[in-house]
Amino acid sequence: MILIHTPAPREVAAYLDLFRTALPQHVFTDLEGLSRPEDVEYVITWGPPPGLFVGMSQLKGVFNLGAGVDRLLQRDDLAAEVPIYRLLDGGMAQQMVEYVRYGVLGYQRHMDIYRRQQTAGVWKMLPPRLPATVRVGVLGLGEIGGQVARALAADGYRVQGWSRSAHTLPGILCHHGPTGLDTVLNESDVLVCVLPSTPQTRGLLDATRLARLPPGAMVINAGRGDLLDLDAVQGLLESGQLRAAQLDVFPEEPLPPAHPLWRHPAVTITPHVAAITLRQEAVEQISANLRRLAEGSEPLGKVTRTQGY
Ligand code: NDP
Ligand code: OXD
Repeated sequence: MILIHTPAPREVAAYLDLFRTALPQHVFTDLEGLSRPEDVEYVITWGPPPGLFVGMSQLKGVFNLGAGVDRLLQRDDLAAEVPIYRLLDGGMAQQMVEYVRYGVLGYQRHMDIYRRQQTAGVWKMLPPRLPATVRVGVLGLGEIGGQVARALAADGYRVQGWSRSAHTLPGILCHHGPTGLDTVLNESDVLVCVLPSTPQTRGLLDATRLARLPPGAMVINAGRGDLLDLDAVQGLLESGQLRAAQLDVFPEEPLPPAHPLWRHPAVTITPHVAAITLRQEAVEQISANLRRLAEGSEPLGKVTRTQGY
């Protein structure tokens, strides 16, 4: 039996229909229809509530309806030997490219400054800036970050990338490991974070590292909220070291209404929508993986627990 669970019952109903059509040989259920947790072999889920996996003694795998698995890896009701599979792109990379492009293009064309000038009724032309003069650092060169870096390089920006292991991407200066990060920070007019939240990356973008960015830089965070120190961002915005921030993910979501960044004129806040899971793509990818399992082969997108992503 395969349990489908997300926080939205209507979404679960839609997934049940799609999976039942795609894989009629399997039995799918929602939580309401589940009487014996010990019958569950696989769980397809996003944001499972605490205790969901309790009693699932036959559990053989969990399919995450998203790319980031940080919260799945921090639970105490999911045995370490149960494999977790995540979505690989599934249409999210293109959405992320658009989200990041919006910020980088706005920075290059001074749109944030013009917005503030408009509020103040100021008519003042700024010197044009060409893409080749804007240095962009992309942290995370995986399924999503790799496509972001490639798209920005194709747009003509000067792109550097950073990852855990070494990468070679045409037109992109790639760095890796702890020493590579400082170079990217020192030389990024726009810093784009598309990293996963892991024990190594949590708190990575702290006040000291952010202060390395050139004066007037912009930060875009669409990875996870716990990677970036929001107080440091606020302080650097106040001092003018940072010009702008575009933030999609937060340590606490929703960002509490009283948080000062909501009202900061240099900050764009979006509600964790940079790249949302596309239902049809997710069903296709997970169904293909369930077929692989039935044939005795290894599914794609297996999370390496020791690396945290
Ligand atoms: P991947 O696992 O494919 O890529 C992760 C990248 O981060 C890899 O390049 C990896 O390096 C790098 N990385 C991991 N740990 C470190 C480290 N310690 N130091 C340097 N680099 C590191 O993930 P995806 O691209 O699919 O997704 C990335 C993240 O984006 C997700 O985990 C999620 O948090 C976030 N996300 C946010 C969304 C949103 O709407 N805001 C939507 C979808 C995803 P290496 O290549 O060497 O392995
Ligand atoms: C994801 C996300 O990780 O939506 O898929 O953040």
